[in-house]
Amino acid sequence: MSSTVAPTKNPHLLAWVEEMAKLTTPEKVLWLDGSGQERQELIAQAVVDKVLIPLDQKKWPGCYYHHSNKNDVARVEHLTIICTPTKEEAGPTNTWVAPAEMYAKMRGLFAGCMKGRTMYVTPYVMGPADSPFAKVGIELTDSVYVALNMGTMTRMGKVALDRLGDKNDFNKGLHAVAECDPEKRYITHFPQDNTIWSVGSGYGGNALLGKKCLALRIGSYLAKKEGWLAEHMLILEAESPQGEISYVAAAFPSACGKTNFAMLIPPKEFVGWKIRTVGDDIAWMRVGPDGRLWAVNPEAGYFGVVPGTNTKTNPNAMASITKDTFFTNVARTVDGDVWWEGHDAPPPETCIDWKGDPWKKGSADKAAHPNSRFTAPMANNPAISRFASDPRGVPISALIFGGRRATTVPLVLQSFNWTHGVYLGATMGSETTAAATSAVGVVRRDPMAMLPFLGYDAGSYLQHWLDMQDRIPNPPKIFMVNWFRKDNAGKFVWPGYGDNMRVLKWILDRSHGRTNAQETVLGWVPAKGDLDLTGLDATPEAIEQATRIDMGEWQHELEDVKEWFDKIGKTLPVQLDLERQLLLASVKNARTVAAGKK
Ligand code: GTP
Ligand code: SPV
Ligand code: MN
Repeated sequence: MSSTVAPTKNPHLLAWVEEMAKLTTPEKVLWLDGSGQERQELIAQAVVDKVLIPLDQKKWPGCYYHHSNKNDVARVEHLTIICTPTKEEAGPTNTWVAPAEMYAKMRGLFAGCMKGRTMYVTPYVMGPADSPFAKVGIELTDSVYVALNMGTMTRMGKVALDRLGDKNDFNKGLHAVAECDPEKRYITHFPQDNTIWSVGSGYGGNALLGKKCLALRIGSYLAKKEGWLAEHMLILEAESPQGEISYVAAAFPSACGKTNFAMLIPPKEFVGWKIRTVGDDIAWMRVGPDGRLWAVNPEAGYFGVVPGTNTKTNPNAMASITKDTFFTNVARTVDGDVWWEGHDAPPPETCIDWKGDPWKKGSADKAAHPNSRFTAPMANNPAISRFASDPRGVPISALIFGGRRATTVPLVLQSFNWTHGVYLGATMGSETTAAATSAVGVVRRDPMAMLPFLGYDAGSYLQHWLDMQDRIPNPPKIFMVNWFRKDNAGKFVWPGYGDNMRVLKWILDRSHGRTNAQETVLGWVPAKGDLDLTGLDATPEAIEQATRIDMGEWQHELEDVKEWFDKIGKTLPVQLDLERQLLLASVKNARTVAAGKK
């Protein structure tokens, strides 16, 4: 049960909470213990306060609806700030402000901002509580929605205080939606102080501080220091018909298919194959005693993209959201149902759109926001791996990088070696999506899908990836995939979703050293007949388009990467530009040879 009396004697924690309360002057400080009863009470209060709208509890037991502020529906990358002691440490891809200056500015914004309101003290653990990987954070927030979502997304409450004990080793997170004013919105990180201050947004990655702020930005900073990897990766378990179990981790940028891949259901021709989910967004990976790379999912829930989710594309996600789920910014009906673009059901005649306005079938506007989300406990997933909360994590056989590219990048490519694999991740391009504010559909370089989540300098991060080779005696193989190639009419050529199993099977076979591949100048690809396409609903032309390597496109790609490398600047590892030059020379040579044959 929540309590205004602190359920801890930890002097560091007590002093810090007192200091933050003095700054923000809440009427009440409420410590959360994470119990089921407490959750019910917080939900009841949130309903009274109109923060949550109950859905039809017969159809949607334990499910609630939340409209975020219209101006606050996605991550704000331009307002996300890394306050390392020097600008060089934050690097050229991050917005940097000197710590003293940012603290002063943030103090001004936080001063008195919780007046008349409650400050929820939300202790949480990222990672299974009994895992050596686990990290404790405390989020102080003025938002009951954030506190409740943290309850789903993390191991929240007493478990965290127990793990922390009397230590000072916790992430200090201060969050306030305050006036939700875009002009007074900043998501700031002080890695050297293990501190996150976020103000002016109540949305997802801006406000649930355990997720992108701690598990990735602060996490990546710690990982570099301590010799491990904190990555924007799903983790999936694949069991073959013979009972062989393997794990892969895959980095796709925001809204580029991680949740879907992690919950994949194989096509019916893949008799006996089972895919289970370990994690859908974040992986913390360390070298295990056996020399392999072991991964844990630091989260306890899914904060997933809703539009496009249906019983054909992602049945496990549909099952995961049938109970105890928060829906944010989808469309709702007056009788307590929900709908979104890409739902199985046809649009309702009328509904209330994500903005809270009346919406009619056939309207040109979307009813659900393209970045509308569900928050569901991972225990709801019928295909959860029994190792999802294993304190040791799971051993990774393959790492996969994949962007959203209408052209150039083939369906699948295996790197020649670790350095080439790091090159593929480092130069990954992807079209931007609705997961962040700003233009959608623009190709940008997104190294390891971490561009918005790096807690330090990009070049040093890539150096850290190269350095990991020496630390991993038994490394995973590295692959690049692209589910999003389009034809001239703008239609996806690869069916995707469950059919991605066909690519995954090749990746697993390659990782275990048992299938063929064709060497190209860009990497290894499946030779004709290597991909199992039995029963696939796609024309041979579509497959050819999905897997094509066009040397002209690649010459352009490799030349274009130069600009990205120039941006990274002097900390770019020299191997990566040599790799680029080698590939470019090979591609040019291949074009000359091909021209000579004509
Ligand atoms: P974040 O939670 O933002 O990190 O996103 P994510 O990487 O988990 O992406 P998610 O799986 O939610 O997918 C995002 C969008 O891509 C959804 O609209 C999906 O329907 C769509 N999508 C996922 N997989 C595929 C695929 O294989 N092919 C196609 N065409 N679309 C896909
Ligand atoms: C992403 O944008 O990559 C997400 C959603 O997973 S958020 O939690 O908002 O970062
Ligand atoms: Mn994500």
